[in-house]
Amino acid sequence: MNTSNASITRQSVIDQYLPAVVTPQCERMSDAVFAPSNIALCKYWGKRDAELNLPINSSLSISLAHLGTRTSIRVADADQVWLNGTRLAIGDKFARKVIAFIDLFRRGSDHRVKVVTENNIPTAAGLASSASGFAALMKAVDQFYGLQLPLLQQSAFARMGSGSASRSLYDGFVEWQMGIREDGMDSVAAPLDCVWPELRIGLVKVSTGEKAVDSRSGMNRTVDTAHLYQSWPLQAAADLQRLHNAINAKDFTLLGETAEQNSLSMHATMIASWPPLLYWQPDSVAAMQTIWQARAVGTELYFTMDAGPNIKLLFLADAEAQVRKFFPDLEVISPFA
Ligand code: 2P0
Repeated sequence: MNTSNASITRQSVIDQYLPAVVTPQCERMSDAVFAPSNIALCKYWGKRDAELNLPINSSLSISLAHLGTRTSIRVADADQVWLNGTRLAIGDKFARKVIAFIDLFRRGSDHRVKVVTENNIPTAAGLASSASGFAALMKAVDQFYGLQLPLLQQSAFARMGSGSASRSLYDGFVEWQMGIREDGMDSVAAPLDCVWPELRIGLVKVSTGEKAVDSRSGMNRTVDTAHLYQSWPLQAAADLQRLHNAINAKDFTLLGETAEQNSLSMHATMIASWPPLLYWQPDSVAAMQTIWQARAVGTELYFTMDAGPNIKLLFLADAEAQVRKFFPDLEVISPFA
């Protein structure tokens, strides 16, 4: 399914939009910029181009307000990446990805950088820290080099760092259009014009440990080995339309049902891969059963899951007390607060 055009690289795309030489704008540390994490209600699962992170389907997410990543960049004697107060080793996978991303923008200018990044969400626990991480890095790069790129271009470039980062440039509901261009410059995210103050997201933390198979490997394995994956683009397209209808009508039942079915459909394609890919742990399944029991006794409560064992609850403000009876330790986020 990967139809990559090998001649188009991330660098060749970015080169079209930047001056030949860029210069750091400030010797002192730039202001730290923030990008929120996001949770997809219609998931991004499968790439048509692995170099550019071009997706097989469009997706729709909700940003997590104050939960996300804060990043700053300054000139330094040697390239270095600091994550949550610790300087990462040169060979660290995350540090290499960050420096590779900076390299896309600094060609022609001989300087080293210190990147300082802080997550207030558990790293690599299925709470999409790479999304806010690369969105914040893109914003910091834009500020550090004084690029003043339009947000849609920043979304396209952040996507090259991590697909879901395209959606983390914005608050609220965000749609990432898959696009059709080979260079991906129409594969960008934009916010939806809708505010839903009563919407709540609950984080049920099953595990905050590093996961065995990262999303990138997981989606490639699914696309390459699961026959069931063929039905995924149809499911995603239908769900995207249903989510638009739900958001426009503020129909929470339709929103919750669609998000839950979309997530379970994505996981079905993973389970049908070879070797099988099952991110669920026993506590994940126990939480699902609690949610279904809550619904059976009249609590409007739905869930979504990403490439990890954690459960994200969807409910409205007036159900919060009821939901807390089932999940007493819940962390609740108000995306529109
Ligand atoms: C999503 N996920 O839409 C889906 C649902 C995980 C499951 O976007 O390879 O870290 O860097 O483009 O963005 C996580 O995938 O993957 C993700 P890459 P990314 O939120």
